[in-house]
Amino acid sequence: MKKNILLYLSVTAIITICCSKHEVIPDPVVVETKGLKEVSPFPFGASLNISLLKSRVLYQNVIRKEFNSVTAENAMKIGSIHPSENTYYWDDADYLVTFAKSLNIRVHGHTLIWHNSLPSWVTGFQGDAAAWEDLFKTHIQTVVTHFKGSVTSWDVVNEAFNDDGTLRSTIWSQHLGNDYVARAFQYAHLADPDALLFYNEYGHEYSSAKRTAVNNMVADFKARGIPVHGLGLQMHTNQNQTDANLIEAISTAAQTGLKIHISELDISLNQANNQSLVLTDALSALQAAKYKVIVKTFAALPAAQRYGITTWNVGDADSWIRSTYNRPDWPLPFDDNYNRKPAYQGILDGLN
Ligand code: 9MR
Repeated sequence: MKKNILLYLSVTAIITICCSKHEVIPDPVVVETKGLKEVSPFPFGASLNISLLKSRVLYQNVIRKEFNSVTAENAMKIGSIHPSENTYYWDDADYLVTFAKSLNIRVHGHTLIWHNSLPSWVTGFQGDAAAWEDLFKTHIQTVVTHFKGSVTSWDVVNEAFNDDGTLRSTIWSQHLGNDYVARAFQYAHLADPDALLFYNEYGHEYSSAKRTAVNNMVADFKARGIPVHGLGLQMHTNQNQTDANLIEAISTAAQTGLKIHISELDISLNQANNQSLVLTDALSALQAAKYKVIVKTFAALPAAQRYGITTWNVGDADSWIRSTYNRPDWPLPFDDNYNRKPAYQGILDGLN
């Protein structure tokens, strides 16, 4: 509030100095546009990188202005938060929680169980079935308990299915059996009965087999009384994905009646890995159109099912896509300097 007043006063001062009394003085209010959190009827968020959050004022400012939900991009993964069997490293995740609390915004937890980002103490763990079960349960319950009351919701299990709809063979399925996904939800629920529990997955927009597998799992969980409250659709997609597929992904997930979280949204423009690609207006327009379709489809869901939309980090330079694929790409709604891109306008158009 104080900041707005200061901004208003300084803009007014500049206008007063610059404009003669015969000129029309523009309304200074237009200088301060709203953030996504103010124009969206559901929470709008981003995943955050903790070192950027600690060090970059521009990054902090855009988060403060735009978002009312945050996810740790990496800081709550087992490899980060549970680096050795008897050591938990809370500092980075706690930093995020404290930051979110200072803004009174939501924290979504990502992710309790995944086959990726595992520390070597887990990949090399020697133990019988009971010891594995204990490792699994202890990890889930220690992390959920630590953040009880601060983290509203969890991606309990991430990416348990293959694209063909079969259960992925992972260190977890191998040592715990195929029903480990259900037990992860039960353990998390026991640790924090108030937390909303999500199953998070990618590929709903290109694999009908995966969509079906996820919905079948939800039906099975409901029949057995396994606590599950939401589905996360990562939506790491690209400008060539068809609107029909994007719409199908969201509407099929919504048929479960669960809360839907577009949990890791980004729209790559360079799936071909073209090292000399440059960002053109035409590409930006295609991207904006895809952001619009996704947001518009999501916005049309029943309010109770709209858990929110989270982009996977904030500005193009922060995206995992550049570092992972080592290629030029511009997947996010903000550019390298946190200016709003046409993609941002696509989001606004989808909300209207
Ligand atoms: O963006 C994340 C990147 O920084 C990490 O190196 C990587 C491995 O932990 O995970 C990335 O995030 C992934 C997310 O946790 C799950 N869905 C796919 C995301 C992109 O790979």
